[in-house]
Amino acid sequence: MAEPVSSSMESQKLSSAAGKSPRTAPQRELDVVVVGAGFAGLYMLHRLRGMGFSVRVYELGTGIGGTWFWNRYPGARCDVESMEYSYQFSKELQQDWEWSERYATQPEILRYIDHVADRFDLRRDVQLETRVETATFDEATGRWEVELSRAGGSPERVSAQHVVLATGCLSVRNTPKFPGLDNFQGEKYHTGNWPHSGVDFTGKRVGIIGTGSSAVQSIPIIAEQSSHLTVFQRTPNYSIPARNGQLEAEEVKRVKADYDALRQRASQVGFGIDLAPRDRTAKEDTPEERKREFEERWKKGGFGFLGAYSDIVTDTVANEAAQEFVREKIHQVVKDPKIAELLSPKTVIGCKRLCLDTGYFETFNRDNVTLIDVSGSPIEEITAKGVKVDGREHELDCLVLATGFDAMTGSLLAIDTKGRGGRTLRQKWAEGPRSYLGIQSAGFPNLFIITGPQSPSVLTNMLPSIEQHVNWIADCIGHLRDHEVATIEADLEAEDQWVAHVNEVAGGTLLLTCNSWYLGANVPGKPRVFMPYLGFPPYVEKCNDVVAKGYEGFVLTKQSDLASAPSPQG
Ligand code: NA7
Repeated sequence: MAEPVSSSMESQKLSSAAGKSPRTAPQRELDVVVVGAGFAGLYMLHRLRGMGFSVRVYELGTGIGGTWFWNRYPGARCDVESMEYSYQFSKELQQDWEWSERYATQPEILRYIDHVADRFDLRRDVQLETRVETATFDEATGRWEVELSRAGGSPERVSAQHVVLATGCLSVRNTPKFPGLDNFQGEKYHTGNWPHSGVDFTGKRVGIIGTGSSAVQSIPIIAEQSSHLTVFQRTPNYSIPARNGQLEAEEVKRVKADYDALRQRASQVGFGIDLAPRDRTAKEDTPEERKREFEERWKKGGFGFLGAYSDIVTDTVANEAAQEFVREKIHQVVKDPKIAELLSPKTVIGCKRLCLDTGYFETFNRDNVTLIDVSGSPIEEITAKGVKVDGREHELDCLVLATGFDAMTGSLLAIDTKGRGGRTLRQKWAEGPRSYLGIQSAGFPNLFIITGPQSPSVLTNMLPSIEQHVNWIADCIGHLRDHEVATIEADLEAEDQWVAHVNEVAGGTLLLTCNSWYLGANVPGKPRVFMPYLGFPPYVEKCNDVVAKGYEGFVLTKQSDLASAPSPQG
């Protein structure tokens, strides 16, 4: 590990071998390579640089922001409230930044990220438009060799003691292989890669495939703009009114007067969001009392709906009561009973990520909106002129794919990562991801994942979970330096036990009953494994406990012992 220095740029020793064949020597030697410049990668850079490590962040996009850089579709906004979906590592930042709405829009979140990058002078260590192609662990040196490619530039090779994957849970787009997709002659967009210049649908016939969160947010806006909108729905989704609006100055003042109290409350509740959860099961209430409770939460809007009962995702009675309540609401809003029925989900509520909307169901009362059910009869073909279902061609000028992501593992496996013995992460995870705490995978020393599979990640407010992982990883890397440890690696047995525990917890819920992206079931051929860990907040205690017990479940190896160290893989 390089000596601590005041500036990471200074410490990025450009190797004397730079300019030679990239196969012979790395052009840059770093303490840490961070992959991805979203919320996770940027804070990781800030922490490690503050500790004196040489760090460089490699980012594929032409700008920073990760998820919030790519997802610019109409209506894109966060489903966690702004006052909570923000960093807490800097009290000054927390006090200074002014959110304008209850749920921040994508442009506002990106402005916030840009502000953070400038405020903490992060950009000088972020290299944009760079893809991390491969990462190969050298067992003799205990370092990673990382190959990079740049659009229009020559490949680059860097060496680092540690690699941190901050690649995001929803980064790799899922584009189903619809027959004829390339034949479409109109404009074609994916919500996860929206043009930066925006899209004007005025006077256009638009089709949208999908009814997940991205579609639920964009459909009301596209419907207003376009001459006609055709929605192709395979599975209806539960959605709760967001009740978005401007943040009241008084409310902001109240939160800022004691921000710590809000953060503290959120850190003690399931999902890490202050949902005003009740410690009460649905069976303790009569059907009328349940309805009243749901009604109150429906009026408030947001994910707080799920806080009505402690057993909503574990007990059928509780869940069915919530389902029924939402279905009734849909029938009250949507005038055509047949359309209302098609829009009414029959699955477990919360099984797929709950959507929050502004006027979603109301949109189906518009004359210029058509709902096409493709559940029984899948999309046959995309033709030059539109979308063919059940022998009928729906003519379109624009086609929007709101078909989601290869979630949680897609961006990790996009990199050709080779660990001990040349074994790749793709080979190891062929039957589904395996990690210890979602932070490391046995056989891949010094490779860290921020909010990886088998950590609470997407089942929590991502920002605090990102900060918790970044802090854990930064402290760990600092510990290794202070104790002259060359590598840290998850122990295979600890990993197996952790994976079994994650699966056991998920097995005790109703969340395995639908084809969600939590299970990888939205991507054909992907192993069906429940990926996030349903264990926040105890998870944080577990991570702290592991450290208190001297990195229990990890194998730490000194430089002098590297060659002779037995592999924790056995
Ligand atoms: P989601 O939630 O994965 O939604 C994708 C949608 O696309 C969903 O309705 C899918 O139907 C539909 N889809 C996917 N493939 C097909 C095919 N082949 N035919 C028809 N319809 C299809 O992605 P989002 O981008 O909306 O949201 C992702 C997350 O971002 C969200 O959960 C929030 O956390 C933010 P399906 O349900 O699979 O039948």
